[in-house]
This record gives sequence, C-alpha cells and structure tokens, in this order.
Amino acid sequence: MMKLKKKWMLPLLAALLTVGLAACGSDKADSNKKDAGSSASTVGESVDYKIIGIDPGAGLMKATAKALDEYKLDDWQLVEGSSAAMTAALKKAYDKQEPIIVTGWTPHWMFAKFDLKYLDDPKSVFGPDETINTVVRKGLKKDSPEAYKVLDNFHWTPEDMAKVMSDIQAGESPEDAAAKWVKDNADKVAEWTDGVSKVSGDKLTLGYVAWDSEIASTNVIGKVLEDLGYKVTLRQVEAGPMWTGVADGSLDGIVAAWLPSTHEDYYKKYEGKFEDLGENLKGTKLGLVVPSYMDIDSIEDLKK
Ligand code: PBE
Repeated sequence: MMKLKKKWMLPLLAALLTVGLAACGSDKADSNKKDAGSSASTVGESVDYKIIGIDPGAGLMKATAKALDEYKLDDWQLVEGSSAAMTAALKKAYDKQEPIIVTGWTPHWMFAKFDLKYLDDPKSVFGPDETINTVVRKGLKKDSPEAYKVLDNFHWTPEDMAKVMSDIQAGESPEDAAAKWVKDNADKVAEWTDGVSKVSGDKLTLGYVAWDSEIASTNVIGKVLEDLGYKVTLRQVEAGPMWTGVADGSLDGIVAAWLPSTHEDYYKKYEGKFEDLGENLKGTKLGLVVPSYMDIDSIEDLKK
C-alpha cells in the first residue's frame, strides 16, 4: 500500500506542476493581451470605442451625441445608463488604472475622489459654463408666497454643493447630509429665509433627477422649507417629466435647471408655462472626462 502511494507520488506531482504551469502560462497570455489593449494603438481600441454616459434625458447626453457628430467620431458609441452606473464604472476602471471615458460635470464629487481631467473641447460643443437655475410653476407666488420667496432667494456655491455631495458619497443619507449642511450654514440659510414667516403643514412638491448634484441641492432646499413648516415631498423623476411637471403644475418647483444650454430644449418647449427665478449656482461645466493617467488631452485625440 505504502509502496503504491509512493509510486504514484511522482507522476501526480508532475501532473500538478504541469497544470499549475499551464494556468500561469494562460494568465500571462491574458495579461499580455490586456497590456496590448490598454497601450493599444489607439484610445478608441483601449476603451472599445465606448463613452460611458448617464440617463438618456440628461442634456449632457445630447451634448455628447452632438460632440460625436461634430468631431466625426463615427465609430464611437455613447452608452446610456445612470449617474450611479457611470460613477461605478469609473471607480472600477480607476481602481485598476484602466482607460475609461465618461460623460461628466461639475460640481461633482468624483473630481475630489479621483484624479480626473476634462478633455479639451476646441469646437465648444459642450458650451460655455452656465448656471443652475430655480424654476417654479406658475401661480406658486400666489399660492405659497413664503416658499416662493425662499426658492427665489436660494443660492449657494459649488463648494457648498460639493460638501453635501461628498457626505452623501461617503455614505450619509441625502437627508442627513442636507440637514448637516443646513445646521453648519445657518448664516446662509438665514439669508434665504430672511423675513419669511413660518407656515403650518402646507404641502410642497419639488422635482429632481437622480444626478448627484441635484440630489444634494434638492435635499438642502427641501430641508430649509421643511424647517419653515412645509410638508415637502421630493419627487425623483426623469429629466423630461421634471420639466413637464413644473410646466403643468404637478411639481411646485425645481432647483435643477441647467441653463442656457444643457436644458435648452426643455426650456424652449415649455417656455411661458413656468417661472424662471434665476440662478441658484454659478460655475458649472460639462464634458468628456478621463482619469489623469490617460495620455490624451482633447476630444480631437479620440480620432487617432
Ligand atoms: N447633469 C447634471 C444634468 C444637469 C445636472 C449635467 C448631468 C444634465 O446633463 O441634464
């Protein structure tokens, strides 16, 4: 018995070794292939000619489609998804230092979390920097004058918004992150609510799309209005229905209107059916975004 075992030991070891080596070998072949992919002859090949987009209703998606057209990037594909799916894909690639191209915007927490850069846009397809405006339904001034005043006064900075966004990204609920910001920034909130009387339980519905920036802003203004006595509903919708809602009155207001270019189509479609209360934030940007470790600088580079 012992003898038999010993006799089989050597061939068994040899067999195991062979399997092991074979596995190593194929690993190596795979990683070679990958290296070839990422240092591929073109950027396009390295990312499979894909740009990771967000929700199809976003103005950013329209702008990106226009960019593909104007820069003649015919082989490229814009992948639809959501803000959450885009940032998940970015994180996954970033962790492995792999190439990726995403549609991005500022303010956004991803610029604090990752080392990223906007690709130059020499044709200015993504337009000049714009503002985020507050838009309310017609008749809100008459029906809810106190809320109207606060919404009209609401304005903050990209840094303010970034604070709320980072807290949410770090795991706090949007409500908690907003409440914390409101507590820590009593002076700003006092400006928005200056001379505004309290109400008792009046209903108010704000619409927003699940873009990280708008999750932050809508929760903050919602919290401020709640503290004034409003019973506030934050209704998450798609971009189209958000604009339809504020135009048909089913939403009282939004703080998520990117103007004049990103939401230009929606704005034009419903013009005259809502009230634009002007900017609540200045200093936005849109474009194609890549990790800084990628060796490209311009959208033009995608043609090579
Ligand atoms: N965004 C964030 C939106 C507006 C806010 C840039 C993704 C859009 O593209 O419509």
